[in-house]
Amino acid sequence: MSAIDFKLIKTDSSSAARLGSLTTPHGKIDTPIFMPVGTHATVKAMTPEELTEVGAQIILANTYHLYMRPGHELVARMGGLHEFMHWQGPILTDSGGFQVFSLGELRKITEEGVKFQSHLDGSYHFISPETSMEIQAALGGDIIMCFDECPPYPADYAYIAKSMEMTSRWALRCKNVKKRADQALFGIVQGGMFSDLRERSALALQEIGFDGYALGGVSVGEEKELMHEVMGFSAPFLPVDKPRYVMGIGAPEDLIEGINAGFDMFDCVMPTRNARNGMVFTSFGRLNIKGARYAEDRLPIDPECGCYVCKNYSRAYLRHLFKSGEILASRLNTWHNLHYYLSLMAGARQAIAEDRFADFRRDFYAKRETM
Ligand code: PRF
Ligand code: ZN
Repeated sequence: MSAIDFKLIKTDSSSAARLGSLTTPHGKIDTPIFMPVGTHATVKAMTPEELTEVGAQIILANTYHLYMRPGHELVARMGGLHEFMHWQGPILTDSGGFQVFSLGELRKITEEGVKFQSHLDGSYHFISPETSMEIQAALGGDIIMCFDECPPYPADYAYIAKSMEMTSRWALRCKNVKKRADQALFGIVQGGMFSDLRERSALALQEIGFDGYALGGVSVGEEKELMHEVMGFSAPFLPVDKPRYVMGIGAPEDLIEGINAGFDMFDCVMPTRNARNGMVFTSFGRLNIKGARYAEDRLPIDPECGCYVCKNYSRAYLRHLFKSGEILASRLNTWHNLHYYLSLMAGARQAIAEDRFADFRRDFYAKRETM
């Protein structure tokens, strides 16, 4: 028995886009879905109630960061992530693999696991498939991820092949030590930009058997077109009756391409991080609220957006807040950006339901060209 239940409701006739519904122990989510990133058990600048108001259905948290601070055992003693952070909806935790590999000089990879130094105080730590599963069990997310190696880009075929084989062995170790029946475990497909390695990885993971499958190792510095190509040739290697998740993407157009390729779940820091830097997304492209041209602009960020921010605040005021370093600037920009991402997903779902995703995708690009 799986902790989650995925129902494929409909597949678009003119693309590989899928409409689905995923039931988790903390509620049901509609797919395709975007998951706001709450690395430290908080989606920066937003309360859980506000997340619900902007349309968030599931959020992501990070094993590595929460293991370092405040510690997974403390989170467990406080009742697990849901209770600790007061978010009662579904939570997905990433395994720590990707975050540890981003440490560069500070880490050493072996078959056993990864030895690394804390980015906080330089202390030494070790995370393996087994410890990652233990940490994620303590955190208590609804969906947990296998511990994988996300190789750098570019890297040669031989290195990517060896790394991918190790990720498959690690995936088996994760599956073997998974403890909680109320958590779903996703496998992570690696294999770089190579179609044959992606296929081998996907087949090896299916042999083990997971509740869902993720595409890792994309958006690691490769060109956008190549990333879209990898999503396109990798999705067909995955089972149709399980959720498919692309990790760490992306810009709005990357989500549209991911959906078009047949993926169901996405996460990225872009809407939240960029908001805090003054960059906001609109249906006609991005704009930077810092710009002098908005100094006396009475329009909302996006005249077509129905969010709380666009209903109540002008670009001129938001620019003023940002220039003054006011924390409300971060809050309002984040609010709007998450609303934009989540309503883009809602629009995509509606389009798939009505079998017009190809038109939806065409309109998405056409509108941006009018900016
Ligand atoms: N593996 C894991 N988490 C990730 C990635 C990965 O490859 C990526 C790559 N885009 C983002 N987050 N475990
Ligand atoms: Zn808005």
